[in-house]
Amino acid sequence: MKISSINKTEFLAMVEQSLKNAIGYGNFVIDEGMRYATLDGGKRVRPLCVYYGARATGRDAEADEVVCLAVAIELIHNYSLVHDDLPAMDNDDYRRGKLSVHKKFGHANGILIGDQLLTLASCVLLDGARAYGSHFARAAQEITIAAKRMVQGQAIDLCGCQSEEDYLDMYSQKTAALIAGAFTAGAICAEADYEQVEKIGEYAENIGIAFQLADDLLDEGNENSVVTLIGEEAAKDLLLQKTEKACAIVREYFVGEELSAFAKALAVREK
Ligand code: GRG
Repeated sequence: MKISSINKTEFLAMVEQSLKNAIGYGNFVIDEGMRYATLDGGKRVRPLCVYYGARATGRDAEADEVVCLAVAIELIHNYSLVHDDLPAMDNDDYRRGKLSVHKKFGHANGILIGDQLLTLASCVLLDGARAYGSHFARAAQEITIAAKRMVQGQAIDLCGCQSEEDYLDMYSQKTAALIAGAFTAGAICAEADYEQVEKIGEYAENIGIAFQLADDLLDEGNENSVVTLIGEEAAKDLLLQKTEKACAIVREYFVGEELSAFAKALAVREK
């Protein structure tokens, strides 16, 4: 089945089922914790980025391959949220309207549940590489590089940001990297050419930063954000600029409305 013949709702249903299968039905605390952290919640933004990346190039990809990449990136995203909530990081008691993983399962298990989600993502990607071959392995590489950049971004965040430039660099690594990795992985899976991969990465970098700015604007109590530094109006302007830049790239290099509509939807999102 080709990704061009599957709509967004069908794709997300396939991702959900594959996430369940990947995590499994074991009854050990780590299995339960992974299900708690990952299933039944989350907007699935990054799987959608893989989907749109695979559809953007005018070529086509096998749906199973795209789903496999989407599952891996969603597992990585959920590991990052579990670890981000830990006492040594943001120390958050709640996530997605329920107790955060370490509050529910204990601190040590919280660390392990995050570790296991990341490890499971590697298993999913390597299974995919064995099954689908070298173009899939190349796509998978984009995801692992993005995961490395995300950790780098978190480390920059812990050091603290002094200027707008510092914040934008941190946002680029912590948030936009995974979004860009999802788009470029999807595009590579659809055998995109070099320029298409570059340009979709640039588009995604812009919407990734806009996504983080939208998050900051919603999170009024957060002192550690560029909104506190430059003010709400300037942050809104920046968000608009990033979204417009992304749409300009789409107009020049891609066909159809999907990518522009997605950029605009992320920019006006609610929690
Ligand atoms: C601890 C290794 C490590 C990394 C943490 C991604 C990250 C780095 C921390 C998460 C906290 C945060 C504010 C990240 C910015 C990106 C962001 C807005 C995450 C929330 O993503 P959504 O809104 O979450 O897509 P859902 O719940 O919908 O999946």
